[in-house]
Amino acid sequence: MAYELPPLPYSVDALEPHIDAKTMEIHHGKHHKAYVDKANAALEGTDWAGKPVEQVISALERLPHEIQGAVRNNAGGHANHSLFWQILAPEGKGGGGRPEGALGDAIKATFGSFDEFKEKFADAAASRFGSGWAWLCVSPEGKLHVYSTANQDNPKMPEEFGGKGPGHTPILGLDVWEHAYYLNYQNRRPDYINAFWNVVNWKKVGELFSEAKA
Ligand code: MN3
Repeated sequence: MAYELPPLPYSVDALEPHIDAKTMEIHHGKHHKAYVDKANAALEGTDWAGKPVEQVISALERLPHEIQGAVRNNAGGHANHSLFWQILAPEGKGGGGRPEGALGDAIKATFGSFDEFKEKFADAAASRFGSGWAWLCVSPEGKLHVYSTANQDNPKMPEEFGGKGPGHTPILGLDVWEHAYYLNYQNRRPDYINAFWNVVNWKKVGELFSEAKA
């Protein structure tokens, strides 16, 4: 079956004032929808049509050469945004605070403290030139890593396609394309990054961490 735009798990205004309703409406309904439609168009008629998007982006080098670029951008965009909506939640209703349990412990063990982790993640997000994503990922060894990727590249993509390889699992991502923040923040990407922490769904990120480690 072709990919479909997943519904938002909250209303378009639920993340205000940190992410405004108009941005969410356009970002989800237009930008993400376009990635879904273009990914479907690129994959149509190939053996890869209907395969789970993570499986497709993990194996880009095995796709027909002429569709690799379109699939990298658009299946990547579909995978990235599908994760993004899941790891956000309204402030005080699942969003904000800090990670607890195994994830909280792993963040402390890896980065020294939650604040040091936030600084490293914010730096990855702020220093990504142009468009891209900042990530907290689990490596095949079960270790946490923070880095950014360009455009719609996903950590699961092969290295020659901008990723780290199929064994890497993103559990937290921040979209730093201008379409994600420009209406509310204009050129102030650091303000958007600061606001992001108020709407991170740490419970969901913790579940993704457990799944990635399993
Ligand atoms: Mn986006």
